[in-house]
Amino acid sequence: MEGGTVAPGNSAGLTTVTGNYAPSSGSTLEIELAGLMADVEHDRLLVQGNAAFDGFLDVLLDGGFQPGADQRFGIIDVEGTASGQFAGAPQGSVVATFGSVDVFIDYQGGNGNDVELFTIPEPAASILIGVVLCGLGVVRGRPRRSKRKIQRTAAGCSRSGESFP
Ligand SMILES: [Ca+2]
Repeated sequence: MEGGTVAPGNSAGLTTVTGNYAPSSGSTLEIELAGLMADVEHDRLLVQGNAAFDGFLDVLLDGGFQPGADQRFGIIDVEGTASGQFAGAPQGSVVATFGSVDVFIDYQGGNGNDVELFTIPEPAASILIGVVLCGLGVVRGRPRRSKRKIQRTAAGCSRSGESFP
């Protein structure tokens, strides 16, 4: 795959890759979320071979859907082996923020090598996790975060002694 955008389904749907899935570093995989039901309300990519993740993951909302707390979306099922990761999206990182809800990525979902998006259980836990991650030096300001989020993250980090410009 040489660049370009892969967008499973028209609005939301299932795309099956019969062989290996190895997107280039310049490509974008678009995943639309319009609800919790895979293939019907959100996109899913089924890779029947091996997956070597690269390029960008773009998570979009459709149909007025707003993710809530404690939700999971299985977006990529890998039947073979999985390796790599999307650009700027290491395990457990925030890949999108909708309103005040952060959407995280998990490459170890399903039977251990499937990709899931998830939101955390309670709004209060978001701040706690932010403080813990800041303490580990994991969280950094990202351009896609809202101003409010950056301020909250900065406040959390200042408590653990890390300064943000
Ligand atoms: Ca799997």
